Amino acid sequence: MKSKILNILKSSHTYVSGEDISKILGISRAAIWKHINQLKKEGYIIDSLTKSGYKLISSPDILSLDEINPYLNTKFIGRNILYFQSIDSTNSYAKSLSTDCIDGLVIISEEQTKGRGRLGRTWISPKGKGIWMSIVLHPNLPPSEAHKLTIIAASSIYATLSPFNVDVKIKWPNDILINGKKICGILTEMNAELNHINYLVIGIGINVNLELEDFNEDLKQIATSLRIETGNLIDRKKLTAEILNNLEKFYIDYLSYKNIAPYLEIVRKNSAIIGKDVEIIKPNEKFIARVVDIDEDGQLIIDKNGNLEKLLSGEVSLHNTYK
Ligand code: BTX
Repeated sequence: MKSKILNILKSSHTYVSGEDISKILGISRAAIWKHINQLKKEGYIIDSLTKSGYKLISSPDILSLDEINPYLNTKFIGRNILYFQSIDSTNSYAKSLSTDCIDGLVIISEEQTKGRGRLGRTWISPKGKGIWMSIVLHPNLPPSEAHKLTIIAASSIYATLSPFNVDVKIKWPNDILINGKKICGILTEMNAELNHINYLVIGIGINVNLELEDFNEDLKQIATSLRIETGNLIDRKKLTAEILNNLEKFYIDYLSYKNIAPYLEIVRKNSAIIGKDVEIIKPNEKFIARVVDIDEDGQLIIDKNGNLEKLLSGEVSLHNTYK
């Protein structure tokens, strides 16, 4: 009901009377007043005049369904959004859902207190400055194909960020860099049986309006934000919708044709690491190798002392590739 009232206010440039809203929605004026107060608490500035009714003056910079919806053109991704002011981790929340959770459900939080990266690392997620979200999907794929959805996600983020006229690069398997610094990380996790994915969680963290002081000293060297790189405050709502729009387009295409090649091409063409020497960190060894290519399954091909080796995304971490 609150969303319906908001929609009425958004579609009118002038005051709408309580009586009109009450007629349209079939609820009492007291109920309308309660919802209006709730909207004000959420940060909507609504003017109310005794004789004229209510007028929406401005909407807050928040990532609720009401705010993202006008920019969404998806069929199912983002049509259901669970929106939090604060949460430990949107991926942890998504992973705790039951196996029949909604396909395309998106969990978004304004801040994460225990945002997670890969291999137990931390992802800093300050309030109201980034996009911290997890997308729940039910692809009919074996678990061995799950890593391809990280490639789909990275491609869709690349497609969303490149119109900003910045130097966007993809660092296999799960980072997006701008001007050599990390702006986005992807954490793909799954709830699966041996041969079947129950559901998959694509966690996306994007530094949108963070400023330098939002990063600790270590991160200042390796991380950046869209605001820092463009000099502009960025509209998080539009950006969130655009990522979901691109992600759905690529995801549906991939599932229809089971062809990862176009997305691998995006990752290869805009790779931050192909042709470079990187430090490879495995659980039990560390070494420097030259990155040669990414193969047709999305595995990294490296040249280790003249021998070609393939690496699966889950098992490695790459360092010293930023500069
Ligand atoms: P990763 O393991 O590749 O990157 C984690 C590393 O990145 C950290 O160790 C740190 O050096 C650096 N880092 C931490 N925070 C930031 C940041 N805000 N910007 C740039 N660099 C940073 C990458 O893992 C995957 C991250 C996924 C984050 C999303 S947010 C929504 C969802 N929920 C959740 O808990 N994680 C995902």
